[in-house]
Amino acid sequence: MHILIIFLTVTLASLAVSGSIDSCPGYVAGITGKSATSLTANLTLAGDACNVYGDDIRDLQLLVEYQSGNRLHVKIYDAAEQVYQIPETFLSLPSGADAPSDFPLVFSYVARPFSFAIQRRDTRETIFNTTGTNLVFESQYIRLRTSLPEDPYIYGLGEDSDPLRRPTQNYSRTFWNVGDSFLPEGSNLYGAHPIYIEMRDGKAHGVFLGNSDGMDVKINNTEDDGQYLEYNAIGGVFDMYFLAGPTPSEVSQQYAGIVGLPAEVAYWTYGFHQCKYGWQDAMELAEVVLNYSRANIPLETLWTDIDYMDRRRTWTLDPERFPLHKIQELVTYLHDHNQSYIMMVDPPVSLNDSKSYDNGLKYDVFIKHANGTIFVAAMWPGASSWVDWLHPNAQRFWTGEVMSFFNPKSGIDLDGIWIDMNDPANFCPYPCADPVGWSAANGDPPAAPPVRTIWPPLPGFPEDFQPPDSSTTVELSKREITGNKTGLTGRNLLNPPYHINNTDGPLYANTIWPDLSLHGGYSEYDMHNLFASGMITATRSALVTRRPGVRPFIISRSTFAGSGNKTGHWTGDNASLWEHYRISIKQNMEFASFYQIPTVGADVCGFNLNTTETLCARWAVLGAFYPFYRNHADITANQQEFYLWPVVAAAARSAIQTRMQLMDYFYTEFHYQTVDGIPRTILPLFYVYPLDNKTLEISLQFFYGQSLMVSPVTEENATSVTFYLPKDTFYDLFTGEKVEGEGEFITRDNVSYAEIPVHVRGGSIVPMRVDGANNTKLLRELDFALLIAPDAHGNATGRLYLDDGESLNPTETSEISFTYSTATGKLVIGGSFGYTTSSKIVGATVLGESAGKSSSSKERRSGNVVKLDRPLSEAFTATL
Ligand code: MIG
Repeated sequence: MHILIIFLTVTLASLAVSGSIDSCPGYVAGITGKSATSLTANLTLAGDACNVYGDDIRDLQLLVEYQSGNRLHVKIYDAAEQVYQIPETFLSLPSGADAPSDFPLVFSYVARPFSFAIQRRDTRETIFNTTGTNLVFESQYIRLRTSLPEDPYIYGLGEDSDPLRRPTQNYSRTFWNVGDSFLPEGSNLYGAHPIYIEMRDGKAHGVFLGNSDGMDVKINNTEDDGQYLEYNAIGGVFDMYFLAGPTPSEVSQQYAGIVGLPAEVAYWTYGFHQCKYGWQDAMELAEVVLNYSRANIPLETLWTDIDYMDRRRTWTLDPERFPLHKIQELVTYLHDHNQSYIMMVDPPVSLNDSKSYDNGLKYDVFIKHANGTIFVAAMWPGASSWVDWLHPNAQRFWTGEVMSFFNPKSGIDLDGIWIDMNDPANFCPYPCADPVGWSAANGDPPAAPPVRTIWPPLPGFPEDFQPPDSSTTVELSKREITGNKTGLTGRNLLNPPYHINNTDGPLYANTIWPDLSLHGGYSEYDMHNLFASGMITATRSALVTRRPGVRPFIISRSTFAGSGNKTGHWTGDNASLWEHYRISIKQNMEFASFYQIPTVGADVCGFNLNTTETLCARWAVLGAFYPFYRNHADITANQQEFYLWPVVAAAARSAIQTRMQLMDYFYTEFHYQTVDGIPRTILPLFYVYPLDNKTLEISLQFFYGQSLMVSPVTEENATSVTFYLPKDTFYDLFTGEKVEGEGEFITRDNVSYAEIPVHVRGGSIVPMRVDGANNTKLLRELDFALLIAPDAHGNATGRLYLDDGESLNPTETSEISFTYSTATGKLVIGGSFGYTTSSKIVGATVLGESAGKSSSSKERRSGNVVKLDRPLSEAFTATL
């Protein structure tokens, strides 16, 4: 008995060793080509295969390229080029070696076992070093580890709801897009952005892994291994970019050089948006619009969720509750009142909607099983199929649906599209042999709400909106490329041996199966995280076809690296909780700054659960400083339109007024991000003060652009906020009061529900509209006043970008610069003035110059208010 146990133990132990990743032999490098800016090498398996998660791939290639834009490209891939790589039509990653000679990063390597390191040229600081852990490259698992200094400052690697600065021990970030509600902590969420930014001694660098497969990125510190970050992916290759910074803004700019600059959005999209899942019919939509106008809260855009659909089928209208003629009348009403309209589009095509399903069949665009039959599972409308975005006809099919359903004459003349469930979600569990039966048994589609017979009168709306009478209210080595990079065959796509830490469990949970075949020989396994990218691209190009020359507006739930180039994002199904109000700040910073998706916002007042008056009031004010500002709630939550509570209504009025006055500053900042990639919407404080260590963990305060620091109240029932004031000169945006920051936390008391502390950073000139307006169209007709906030030396600069606010490629633009110096008292306005506007500059306030505060609401800023009367059509100098 005893002997037997010992024997068993030994066997198990030896099994564990021979089957362990730590026994993998690594690779040996043999250089095949070298130049001043590039290197190529063969990497050959250095010993016996360990075959832990699939088979070791014996022959790899290494490619190193110093690229312009201060990025170093390191790619490790299979020599046969059969392993899946992201298709260029989805994300075209830059290749070629074209760097200047003083390249800031230096690549070095050890040949056996192969490892590499990257150092800064100037300081010799090692920012990435794989020494000590062998590279593993198997058919269903690739691993690479870098050592890091103790307790590193790592950011990025979202989407998630975890702390802004990543935990440094026992932490894992998983990339496998899922559609879970309530922003669960420690989970993978809707999108995948495999880029991290590290702050070290005031300098920033970034590392991007261009890989769309499921993966875990582990950050840990153990006695044996020290501090490290490790990539564990279930496929794909190591296509890596090291970004030299050295400022965080430059890292982001360099990242935009890889994945693309963000898409510009129309001016109107900065207005306030209202949405709700569960509005019952067209009359209820009209009622919301009317109530906003009665409450004198400027509503720019009305949204409609899936409620409009006939039994939840995309591309259809509920004929009773949302009949075409009423939606058309509503849209006409909105457009007549300078308002906009947006609707949701879900990806699945319903088997029950023969019109769109037959089109899909005709174009042969549905995702298929490996045996060639069409994949059918279930979502809201019941049995459904999904578009294969790789298929050459996918765009034609999608554009056709968009053009016909949203035809301005015969359909709905909407102004933007909201895309959801593109993680992609599937409700019918594997193997879903009977999607029709399953849907019937599980209540999909859910029963429609009853048709209402009673609703309030809706003055100003057409007759059929009115209630019935009774109612009341390098030098590369020349290699022969044999592969097509579409993915190895013979893999276990459904249950790969390495289990990523997917919060939903197996890879096929709540989504479509990873073993589905995509056009061109690809598999859903490798491209799951790119489903949304396909839908985003198709939707954007359909919108451009529909309104040629006009900037499309899309908000997508799921995203991947580079999505900001085509879409905006909202952070999904949060809840009406103070914790989620706080998390929204860090999520917005991450998307706007780290992932280059500057059009971003969270559901204001919270999506799930019932909001409260005070939470909704604070959120109305915080949301006015999100790039994308939308109130949205779930069907099971109470209504939460701002006008429903007096405190919220007052807060919203004041917040929207402030937002409108600042809108051209927001618009200008955003515009320049689309030009040079430097983040200018929501920024973490360390983007503005990278040398100040105290900023590194601040996640409840943010900058909007380089000039405004926002410090919201973040606790329930609190009327005070303690926030960090960096060592710099600041001025209160609302009172003009000058505050010299000491690099300390300070407390502001008596912050009413309509208020939010905002500080103008010394050195800035902020162009502001003189007032708010009912909508952005009217706002654009108002004049400007300049808010001049001198720095410690008495200097300030700013700029203003003007165009028609909607053209994709505007031909008439103004790029106006402002410079002021206290020493000379001169305000110099220069630049280009190609855009014609009747708006003038009618005043300038030099903050901190005069004593005494004016309490009148129009001139509430302390400072020297000077009246001007200058058109925005030529340069001028004024003495203030
Ligand atoms: O299963 O369309 O995140 O904003 O209201 C829920 C209904 C589907 C999820 C979205 C949410 C939207 C809801 N959708």
